[in-house]
Amino acid sequence: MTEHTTPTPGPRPRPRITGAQALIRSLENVGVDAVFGIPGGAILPAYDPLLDSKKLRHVLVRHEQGAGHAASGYALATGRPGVCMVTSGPGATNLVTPIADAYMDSVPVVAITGQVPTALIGTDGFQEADISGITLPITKHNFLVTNARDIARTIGEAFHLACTGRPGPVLVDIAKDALQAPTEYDWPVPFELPGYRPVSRPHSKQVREAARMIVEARRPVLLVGGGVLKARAAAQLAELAERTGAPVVTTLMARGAFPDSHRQHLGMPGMHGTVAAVGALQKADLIVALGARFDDRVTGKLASFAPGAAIVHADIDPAEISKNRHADVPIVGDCRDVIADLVAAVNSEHAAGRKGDYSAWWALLDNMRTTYPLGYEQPADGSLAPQYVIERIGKMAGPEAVFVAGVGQHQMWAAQFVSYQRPGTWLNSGGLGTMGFAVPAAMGAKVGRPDAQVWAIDGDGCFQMTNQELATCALEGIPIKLRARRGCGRRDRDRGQDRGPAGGHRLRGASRRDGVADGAGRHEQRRHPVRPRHGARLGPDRLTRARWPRTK
Ligand SMILES: Cc1ncc(C[n+]2csc(CCOP(=O)(O)OP(=O)(O)O)c2C)c(N)n1
Repeated sequence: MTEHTTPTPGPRPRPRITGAQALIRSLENVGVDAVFGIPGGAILPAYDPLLDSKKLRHVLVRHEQGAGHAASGYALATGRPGVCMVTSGPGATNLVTPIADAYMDSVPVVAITGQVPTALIGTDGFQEADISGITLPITKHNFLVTNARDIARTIGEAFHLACTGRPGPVLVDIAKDALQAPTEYDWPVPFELPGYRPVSRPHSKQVREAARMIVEARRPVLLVGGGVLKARAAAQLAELAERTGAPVVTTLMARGAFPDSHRQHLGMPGMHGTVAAVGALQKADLIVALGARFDDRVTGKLASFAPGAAIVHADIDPAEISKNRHADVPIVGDCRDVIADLVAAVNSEHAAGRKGDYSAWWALLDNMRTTYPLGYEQPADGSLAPQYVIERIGKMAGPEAVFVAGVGQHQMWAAQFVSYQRPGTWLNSGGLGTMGFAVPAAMGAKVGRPDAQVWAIDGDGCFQMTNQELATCALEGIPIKLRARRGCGRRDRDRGQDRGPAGGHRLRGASRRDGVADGAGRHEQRRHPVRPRHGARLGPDRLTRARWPRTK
């Protein structure tokens, strides 16, 4: 006789799944919808659940570098973190350039790499590379996961780190046996990030002081950097500019943060900037730097940069403040909060009858911009000037289109001659200056914003570095548009730019003519153990860590 008993209700059993399934489920839970990658031995277990997923699209790229730049393009165009996934060893090392690129430009990217099984780590196993060691100085943080039960929490932490504070790339290296092992799945999982508390709210005393300096200044300039875009603070910036009446300059990383058509916009500063923007900074008595880092391409020789200006410097990363130029008023905080608070503080100054008078300043600046407008020479042989081609494309594509550039002369022209009106419409590799960025980043941008027209403006040198991703675009149905310039960086060299040796040589068979091509859519170790996670020491924003001691 069989005895029937009613089971006593206990705690609900947690689902047991593999580490690989936990990885994919966690990516779904943080809201990822696209993963750029290439499979290989160590990451292979993740591919079955990835391809089964109804929420994640996998874009099979042609080279891991393409996966990394595509993740950046996706992130820059959407404001959401980009994700790439590759295998161990050479797959992972091929990600080094795009990870360094994302680090320099503060782009939220989560890079997932397969690692050899735990028992092989440190033995020079087949396709082993200490990718967390290699990427230590070029990631905001990185993790090595050797236990399936840590996967979900680590993915949650990685996305939190990539997107909060100063954004940046985070690498999660997962040993193959951890992907294969069974584990219980819990979501959400509490973070274990001791010491990670990025400051967001600015100090009100500093903000009030900045507002006082703005109304007392005679020649103020708002120097806007990429941090304003990262903080989604374009609306607040427009309000601040209009309330104060101060001129605005937008760095290469901030094109689109303030409409080019706005009367108060003087253009881009620096060695490729407009005369009015450079002149304004040089003659300013106050620079209010918002999410900008006084990059050498903006300042030139630091000692002679803006010699008469007092500096208000607002940035979410305290490490940026006074790094290159001393800040008289440092403000640490998220640019959106900082600018909103500045607007309120300026309003209070105005209410108290203190308002800046910049009429003489504007007379000088207006004279500069009418005397020295941006321009270019028309070729005497009747061919089209490349600047004209870029300008025309910009006008035809309209203000909603997204432009992605490679690195070189064409990048500067795309920054200068397309009129940017909205955030997220100009993507480029500003900090690292990575040739090969344009095509894969445009692909990523188009995946993230399928309704936008996405243009890659490239040079032929850059194009040859990653053009295989056009095949990815064609096979995956990602219709980007491409305009590649033939010219081999020569004009850049002629303009005395800091160039690599290839920049000065014309490649055999390349002509100097320009053309518009239709994009892909139509035809177009060391022998030492990898540092364990607890080797990390988390700093206030960018994470600082003691290096794990190397074994002989
Ligand atoms: C990966 C990489 N290698 C080398 C360089 C140095 N570099 C900067 S621009 C440039 C030439 C770019 O030529 P091209 O793509 O034809 O663009 P153009 O300047 O002609 O518009 C070189 C070699 C770089 N920025 N990135």
